[in-house]
Amino acid sequence: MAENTGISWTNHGWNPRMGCDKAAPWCAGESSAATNLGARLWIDYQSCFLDQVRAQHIFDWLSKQPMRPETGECKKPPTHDTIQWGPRQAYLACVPSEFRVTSSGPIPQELSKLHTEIEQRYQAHFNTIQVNRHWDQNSYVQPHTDNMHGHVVMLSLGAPRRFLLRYKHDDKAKAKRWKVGDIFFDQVLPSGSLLTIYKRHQFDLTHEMPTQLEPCGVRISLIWRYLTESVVKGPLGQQSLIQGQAEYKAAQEAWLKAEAARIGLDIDG
Ligand SMILES: O=C(O)CCC(=O)C(=O)O
Repeated sequence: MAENTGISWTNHGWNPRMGCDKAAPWCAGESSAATNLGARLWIDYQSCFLDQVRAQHIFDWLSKQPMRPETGECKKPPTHDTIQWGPRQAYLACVPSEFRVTSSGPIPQELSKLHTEIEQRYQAHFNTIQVNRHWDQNSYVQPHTDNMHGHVVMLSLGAPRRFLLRYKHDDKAKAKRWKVGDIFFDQVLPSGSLLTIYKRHQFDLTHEMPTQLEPCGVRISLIWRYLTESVVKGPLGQQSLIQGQAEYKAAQEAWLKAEAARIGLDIDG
């Protein structure tokens, strides 16, 4: 799959010989997405958002937090454990109660610097950080789209893992450059990398982490979202999103106003 991936913008496909514990050779500078303006309108990918010392420090701290096995699915057993600070989104009704996670309280002090960096990068407010600890090569994330309003921001730490984004709809333009299921993004995410799907394209892409054959160690992902009360309560789907629109808008405006005041900008004048 290495040379001719049919991927819209990436230069390389995944090289299975890399395994997932080896250092990522491309984690040496700017993101490959930076070379493609089209992709930059949909996602933000920074292969080296955090340096390795800081990435390891956060990984070590998170590894000591009390996580619980979780699954978003109805029949399959968990392959990761989770902790979530800030509100936790609704589960499918059939997910067994022992594999559901509730909020562990507000975003902890230890992550507040990182949290502020993320908010300032996107000029957006996030009220929750979900942390998934993927145990090994058998851990996976099924292709899905999140049910929420804003950007989805994901920081990867630890073992590099392959992560894919696929088109959820055929290209509506005359050119028909892609069809549903085609790969939009296919990279092995190094420790310290940041991958964000912008809010206006949330529902145009699915995201997934496949299992892999080669053994590998633990990958921890941190995911920032803004979750409205209606998305937290459920049901999943369009209805909760419509209900939460006003709350989402008000929260973002309040955050921007506070941010403007912080830097001494008069946005009401
Ligand atoms: O943990 C990950 O890598 C991704 C998790 C995810 O896609 C989700 O929670 O929606």
